[in-house]
Amino acid sequence: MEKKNIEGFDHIRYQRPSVSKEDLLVKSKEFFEMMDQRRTVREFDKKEIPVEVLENIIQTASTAPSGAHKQPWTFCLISNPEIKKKIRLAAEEEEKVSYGGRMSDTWKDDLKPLGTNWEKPFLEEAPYLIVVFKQSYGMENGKKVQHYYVNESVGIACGFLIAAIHEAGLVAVTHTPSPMNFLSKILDRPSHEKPYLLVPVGYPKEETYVPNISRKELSEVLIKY
Ligand code: IYR
Repeated sequence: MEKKNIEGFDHIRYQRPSVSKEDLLVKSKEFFEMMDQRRTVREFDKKEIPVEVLENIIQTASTAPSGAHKQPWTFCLISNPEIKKKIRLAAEEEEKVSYGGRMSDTWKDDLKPLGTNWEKPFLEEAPYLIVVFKQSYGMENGKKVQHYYVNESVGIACGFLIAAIHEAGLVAVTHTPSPMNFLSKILDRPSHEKPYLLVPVGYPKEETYVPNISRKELSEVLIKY
């Protein structure tokens, strides 16, 4: 292995296969077209999925870049029906309050095209729930470890997670019941970990419908200088 020493620390040579201009165009277009097929799905088939698939997906998420490479995240993977039921009941309690008045009328109007409401059957129907926790600091051998850019790092890891779920052929919904402290209790997580995102994962139900909405054009999101 080719190495370099920089201020007392080993650096190893990193190489990627060189890609021609033509292949750059083909590969980037193909990846976009694959990702553009992703849709948020709230209706799951109960079909079983080997746990190794979820392990691979979570390992992919954990390859995300993070502040000072601290990887300030914990992924809880839930398939136990009793825990899923507890999560559903607690989430629905919060959502009832949210839809019942905590959310503004504008917010509720904005959600109308998505057809969401306080009921969250997918929290029991999806074969797996992934609950992502952000770690405000780490704990190693009883000692606090400082973490940096925690929100950014965990957000990027969630992006990788969602892409990995889609690439594997599964679907998910990024669910953020609010507040979601109940997840710390049910999953018995320590106080330096805060729930960040709840992601039910599975196969889509055989006949699934999603909102007829489209994405912004490139010209609406890109400014070239
Ligand atoms: N958390 C609620 C409401 C909700 C909010 C947004 I912003 C969405 O994009 C979708 C839903 C729920 O899950 O129903």
